[in-house]
Amino acid sequence: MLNRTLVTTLERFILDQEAAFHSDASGELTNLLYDIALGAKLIAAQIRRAGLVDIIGTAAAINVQGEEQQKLDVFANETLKNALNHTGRVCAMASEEDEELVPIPDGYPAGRYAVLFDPLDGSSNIDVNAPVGTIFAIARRVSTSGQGTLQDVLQPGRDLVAAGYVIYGSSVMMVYSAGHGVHGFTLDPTIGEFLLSHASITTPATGKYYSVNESNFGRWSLGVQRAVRGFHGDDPTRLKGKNSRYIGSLVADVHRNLITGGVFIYPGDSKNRDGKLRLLYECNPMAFLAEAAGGKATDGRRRILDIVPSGLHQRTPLVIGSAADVDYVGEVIAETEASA
Ligand code: P6P
Repeated sequence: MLNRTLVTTLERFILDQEAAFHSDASGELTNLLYDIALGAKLIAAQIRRAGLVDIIGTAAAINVQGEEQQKLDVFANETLKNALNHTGRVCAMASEEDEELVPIPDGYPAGRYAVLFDPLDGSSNIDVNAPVGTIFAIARRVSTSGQGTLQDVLQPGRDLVAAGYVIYGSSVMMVYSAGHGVHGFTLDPTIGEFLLSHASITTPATGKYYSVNESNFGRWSLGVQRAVRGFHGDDPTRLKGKNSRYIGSLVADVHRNLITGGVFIYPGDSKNRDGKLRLLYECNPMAFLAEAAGGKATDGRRRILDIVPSGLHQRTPLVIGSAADVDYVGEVIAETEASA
């Protein structure tokens, strides 16, 4: 039986971390992470009911990606914005579901942080009860006064102060890093609190899984095809073949490989040069976490966190997970290009 006097809540853990690592902290980052956790709890409650009430199925709206917005997408987006926009901790937001920068409403103060998020990633999986997730990144504002600007959100991932995700799966987990390790918290629905369940997550140097949508194989570069064949076991002198695991939900695929080890790849191809995933609110936060857990994240050539963004919704190829496996992909791509 769990001794509830020994549990560590998300708030307690973040406060301890701030005390240990951010002596000058005002506690604002703590409160901001807690605001996100509150939004996640509200989203989790709605997702749990998704099969019971009329929120499955597409809303009338179409989002900036030209995708039918599932009703839960709309709910998740509005819930996160409302959890953050009045607190005085945030100067601006960027969301996958909003074409433009999301300002702080008139009458509310603009704060020290910019928050970027994909409110409900993998939402096409909702109707089949597969895991979905919320992905977030937190940057310190760089504009000097008034409303936040694009400058506050178009920062390279290496300058983020924190990042994380919430996975709505068999249990609801929030995984975050503020630059000092990666830590996971599982929602205890009986008390409505996120409790520390995975302290200091580290990713093994190499893993047993590779995750990629192989139906795109014919459109990949020769280098990417060679690297994936290596994961099939065709390159035994350099690495052991791996098992394929692909859920088609970024948060679920990255979460598994973060904990067990492995590599996730969403490459560019002949149809979409930069792939499908978004830099600011999908790849950057996941790369921040991967590196904090001892892994790596590249676009196949360069570190994701070094990419200087130019647009809110720009895409990038992504290779992320165990360091040796990410390195292998980069090496094979470089060798193939050099011999072309
Ligand atoms: P594909 C979900 O729609 C998503 O944005 C990510 O969560 C996921 O990794 C990817 O797309 C899956 O894309 O082309 O393999 O279906």
